[in-house]
Amino acid sequence: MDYLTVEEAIHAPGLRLVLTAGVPGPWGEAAKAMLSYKGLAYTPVRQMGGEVNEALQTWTGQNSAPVLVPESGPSVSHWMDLLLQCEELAPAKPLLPRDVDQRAMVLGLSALLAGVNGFAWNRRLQMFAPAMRLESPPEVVARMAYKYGWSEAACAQAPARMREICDALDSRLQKQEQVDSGYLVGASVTAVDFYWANFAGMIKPLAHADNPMPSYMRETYQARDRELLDCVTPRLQAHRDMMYQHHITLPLDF
Ligand SMILES: N[C@@H](CCC(=O)N[C@@H](CS)C(=O)NCC(=O)O)C(=O)O
Repeated sequence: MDYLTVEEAIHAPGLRLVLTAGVPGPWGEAAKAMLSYKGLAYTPVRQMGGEVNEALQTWTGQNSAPVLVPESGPSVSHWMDLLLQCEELAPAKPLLPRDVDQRAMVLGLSALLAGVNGFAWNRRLQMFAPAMRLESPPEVVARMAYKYGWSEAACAQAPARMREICDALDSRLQKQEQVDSGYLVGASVTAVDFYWANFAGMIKPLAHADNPMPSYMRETYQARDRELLDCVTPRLQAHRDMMYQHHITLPLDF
């Protein structure tokens, strides 16, 4: 994928999406998949994972990715703001149900996956652990660990939190089987299906042909621990596979 620098992107026309360049960042991949599903074209902009990203900070008021920057109006970097902005931009292919109860369910489950202390957040804390236990953790990891609240105590709670969330998603899918739906909420695809499909890769990444991620990253993402692997239940794995088969283009391009 070709990226503009932040400096180049500031004056570029159209929708811009800031992404961690060269890696399939889970929040970024979820955003890309939802934008593509909606048929929204964007110009990719480079963020460097764990770096200071000073120009990005000045431009958008924060230095993580993804950030969606519309042609006019403020940028959005929180997962829910980004989703709501996509809904505004392309309402014809909704990722949030019209029904309020179902919409609340999609947003709530998405928060459990993408939000602070959610599934991906906790998995990321685990990923920082080996480097953070070194006498001198590398600066890029230390910077992210600080930013995302790493501590031994938070890390120790991660497996139970992840398990609880995966169990809730698995029982959703089980209920959905009774109404003949393969989606987590309702009868058609929603944002939470995209989040799960993308975040499942933080435990079981897709094969190299579909996800040619750098090998150091694959090493970090691929879980070895049985407890963690069991989070991706057979139902959750089948759901992820269905999403890539029907709604997300492969191979991933980053
Ligand atoms: N801001 C997003 C979360 C985005 C996020 O956590 N981004 C991470 C993905 S691992 C990131 O950019 N990490 C690299 C960095 O912070 O430099 C939200 O609140 O939904």
